[in-house]
Amino acid sequence: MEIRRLALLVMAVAAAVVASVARVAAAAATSYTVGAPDGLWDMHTDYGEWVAARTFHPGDNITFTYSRELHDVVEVGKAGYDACSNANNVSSFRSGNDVVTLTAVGTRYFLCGLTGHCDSGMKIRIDVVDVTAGPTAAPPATTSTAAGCIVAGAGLGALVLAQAIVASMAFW
Ligand SMILES: [Cu+2]
Repeated sequence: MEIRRLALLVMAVAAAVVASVARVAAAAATSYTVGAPDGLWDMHTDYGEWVAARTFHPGDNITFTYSRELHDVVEVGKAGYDACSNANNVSSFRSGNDVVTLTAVGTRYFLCGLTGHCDSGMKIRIDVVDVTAGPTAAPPATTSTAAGCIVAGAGLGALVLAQAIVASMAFW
């Protein structure tokens, strides 16, 4: 029974390691659908509120989902955002399912270019902050992805081994 107890302990530790590494990996890049789950890219969603509830990091991406007959997406600078003007747009999209990768730290501004929509609140400001900043701070930067993979691999190996031991003891 000693071995069985040890095996269970090893299995629990291994599972915890795998879970924590998976969480770090997941934090590395997150995909967001703008406005979801309560809204989308539309005239009803409060984007200030939506943004405030989330933290965006480099590598994350945001998807604007909407009917292309009703809206579009224009990336603008701060002046354009403040004035609801797409005169000097950075880029524009109109597929109805536009994925934008937040490549670097900084602020990105988007609005709907259809007349009156931005003035009705259809604009969003995304602050992209460093991974070490914000409430969901990741572990120190010294933990490289490669090290994480090795740890995850070792954890998974131990988990499989421990499960095999426990399974074999079921026949005792
Ligand atoms: Cu619109």
